[in-house]
Amino acid sequence: MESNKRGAFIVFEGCDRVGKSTQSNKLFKLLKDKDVAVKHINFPDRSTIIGDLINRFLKNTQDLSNEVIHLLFSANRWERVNSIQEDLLAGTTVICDRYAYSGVVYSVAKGLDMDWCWAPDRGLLKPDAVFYLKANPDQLASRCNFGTERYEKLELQRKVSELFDDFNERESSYWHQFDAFETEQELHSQISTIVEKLLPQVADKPLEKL
Ligand code: DGP
Ligand code: NA
Ligand code: NA
Repeated sequence: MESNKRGAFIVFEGCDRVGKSTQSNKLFKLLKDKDVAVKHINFPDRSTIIGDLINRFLKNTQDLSNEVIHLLFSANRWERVNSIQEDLLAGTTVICDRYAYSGVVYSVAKGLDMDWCWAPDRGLLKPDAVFYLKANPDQLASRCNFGTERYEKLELQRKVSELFDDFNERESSYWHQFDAFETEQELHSQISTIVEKLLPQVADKPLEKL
C-alpha cells in the first residue's frame, strides 16, 4: 500500500566555510545507506537562469543592487518550492544547504531592512529542522582562508554570524546549534541522532509555511 507519511525538510545554515556541505553530504549518504528516500539540494541553485545571474554576482562579474540580488536569491528559492513540496509529500526527506535564513542574514548584514528582507520569502515551506553550524568568523579565518567570492570577507561574516545567532535564539524550537569546530565525526553523530528522532515525528505533521 502507498504510504502517506511525508519526508522531513532539513536545512543547514551557517557562515561560509563552516563545513555545511561536508555535514549535509554525510547525512545524505547515511540516510541513503539506510534506504530512506532522500534528496540533497542547495541554494543558491546556480543551474537555473536566475541562478546563473546569482553566480555571476557572487563571482564579481556582474554588479546588481542589494535589493535586486536579494529578490533574485528569493526567486531562486521560489523556483524550487513546488518540487520540494512534491518530494516531501511523496515521502522523500529533503536536505537543503542554505535557505531563507541565509537570504535575510546576508542582506541585513549589508544594511537592508529586516522586514523588507523577510517579505519575499514569506510563504515558502518551513523547515522541520535547521542545523546551524556555528563558528566564530575570526577563528574560521585563521583556520582556512575565506575564498574569493563576494561575501567571503571577515567584516561581513562577523555580522552574518551575529544575525544567525539571533535567528537561533528566536527560532529555538526547531533550530539546533552545533560547534563547527567539533570533529567531522562528532558533528555527524550529533546530527544523525537528531534526525533519527525527527523523521518519525514529522511523518504525520502537516507542512507549514514561513
Ligand atoms: P554557497 O554556495 O553556500 O557558498 O553560497 C554562496 C554565497 O551566497 C555565500 O556567501 C552565501 C550567499 N548567500 C546564499 N544564499 C543567499 C541569499 O539568499 N541571499 C544573499 N544575499 N546571500 C546568500
Ligand atoms: Na560560500
Ligand atoms: Na534549538
